[in-house]
Amino acid sequence: MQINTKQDHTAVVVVDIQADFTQAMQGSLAVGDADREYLNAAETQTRRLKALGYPIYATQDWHPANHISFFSNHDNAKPYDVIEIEGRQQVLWPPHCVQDTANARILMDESLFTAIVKKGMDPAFDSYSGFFDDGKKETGLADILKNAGIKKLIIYGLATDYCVKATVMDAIMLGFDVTLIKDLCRGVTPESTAAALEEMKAAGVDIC
Ligand code: VGL
Ligand code: ZN
Repeated sequence: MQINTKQDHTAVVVVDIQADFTQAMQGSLAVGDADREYLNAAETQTRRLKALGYPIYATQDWHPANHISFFSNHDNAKPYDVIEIEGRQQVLWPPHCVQDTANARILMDESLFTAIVKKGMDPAFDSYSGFFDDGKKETGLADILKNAGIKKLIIYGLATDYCVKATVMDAIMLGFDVTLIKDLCRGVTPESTAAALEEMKAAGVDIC
C-alpha cells in the first residue's frame, strides 16, 4: 500500500471486517485467507491512515436471526444454494453476523471509526453494499459522507467479491473517486474475486 500523504476530501471505508467472515475467528462464513496476519495488516494500515489524518468509516453486516439470506430460513435449502426472490438472485449463506452476537463484532479497535454504518437489518432484503440494500433503501452512509464533504474513498475489507465489490460499485455510481487497496481485501472464491477486480477496474476504480 503506497498512500503516504493525506488527500483532501478523502475518507477510508473499511468493509465488514467481522468475526464471522474470518478464519482467525472460525467464522461461519470464513473468507479464504482472512487469517490473523490479514487482520493485523488491516488494523496496522487503518491506524496508519488514521494517523495521516483520514477519517475512517466502517460498515457492519448486522442481520436479524430471521434474515432472508440464511439458508436455514428456507425449506430444503443448503448453504450456498442460489435462489430467486422477486426477480433477485439470492445466495443462501450460513447464518452469519447475527445482531448482538460475538461473531458479528468488528475485529478492529472501534475507536478508530468516525462512524459505523450497519446494514442488512431488514429481514426481507440482503445488503452487500454499504450504501443501499437490495430493496434500494439507503443505509445512511452516502449522507454521512456527503455531509462530511467527502469526494474520494479508499476502500478495503471483506469480501472482495461480495460486499467490497457492491460497496465500491455503488460508490462509483454515486460519483465518488474510489481507490481499492487490494492487499487488504480477501474474497470468497478465487474466480469470483478475479472477476470482481476486473469489474471494478473497468468501472474506473484505482486498484492499488
Ligand atoms: C458478505 C455474504 C453475505 C460480505 C455479507 O461481507 O461480503 N458476504 N453477507
Ligand atoms: Zn450478510
